[in-house]
Amino acid sequence: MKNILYILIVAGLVLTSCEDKQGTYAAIEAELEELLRNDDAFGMDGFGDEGAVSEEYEEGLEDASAKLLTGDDYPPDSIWHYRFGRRIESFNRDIQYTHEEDEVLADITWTIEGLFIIKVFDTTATMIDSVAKEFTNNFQRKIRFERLSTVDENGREWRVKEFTMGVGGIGEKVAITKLEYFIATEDSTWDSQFIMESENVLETFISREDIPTFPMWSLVKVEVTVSNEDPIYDYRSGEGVLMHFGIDRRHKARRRMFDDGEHGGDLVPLNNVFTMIRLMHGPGWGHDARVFRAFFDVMDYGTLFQTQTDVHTAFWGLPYKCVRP
Ligand SMILES: [Ca+2]
Ligand SMILES: [Ca+2]
Repeated sequence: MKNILYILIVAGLVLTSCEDKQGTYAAIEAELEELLRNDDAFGMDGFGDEGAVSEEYEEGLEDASAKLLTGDDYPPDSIWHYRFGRRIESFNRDIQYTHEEDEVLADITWTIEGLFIIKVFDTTATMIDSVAKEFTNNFQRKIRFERLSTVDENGREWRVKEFTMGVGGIGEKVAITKLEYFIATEDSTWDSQFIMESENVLETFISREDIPTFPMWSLVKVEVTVSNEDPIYDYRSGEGVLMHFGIDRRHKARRRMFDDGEHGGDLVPLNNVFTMIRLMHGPGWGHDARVFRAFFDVMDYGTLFQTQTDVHTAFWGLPYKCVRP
């Protein structure tokens, strides 16, 4: 009887210490989630387009009510004009934590459901068709937090130490294999500033100090390399690439990248390396430096030009920093 009592007491102590640990973990996780909520680098705002918009836009997005599929194809380079975009219906976030003594790894997966909306217009700007394709996709990123040696001025004990690229997509057809940023030098050559390749992309951690950083008004070149083995729709090299950037959906822009060897600083046509040159914007009034979000988005052209083809996209997201010199 005595032995049983001891066993019960010991078991009780073990359980209590487990509960303590669980309680501590829950408190840590609550603090980490608060950190993420207040961090400009990691939100998903700016990912959706609020419906169908022209290929490039800055803001002023219109309502997207969509009709049923017609089953038609609308070939590009003909009389048709397109407006398209994602309307996000729901975001769900799941976080798996791995706790260590002074570090916590958060493996975050967003599940995004929505509609990919395409509107087709003729030369008189009359809408002749519109399509809403349902999609569900995942977007994953890992973030490693570290415990501070002393509590900071906001009463926080943890901070983000490093994180991976955010990676997502719909279907297996297209992928992003490389991202590289360059800055123009004074003698008009391009200096590589940042490079990330797809091999082990979710195991390659970037510290906050190492995100792409650009002085305001600097000339920046971006190159995105994609793969699309067997394009569904035979047009150009089979896919298009867009860059979305900004702070949130009211302050964002979407720009087309080029693989024609002619525009946007692209050197070689149809080699799956898409290029864009931009004059870097400022950090905003009242800021000397600020972090913004960028998403790179590749889609197989069947997504856009065939009403009955599913959505095939892949995207990468990585914050960048703009500094006032
Ligand atoms: Ca291609
Ligand atoms: Ca190219």
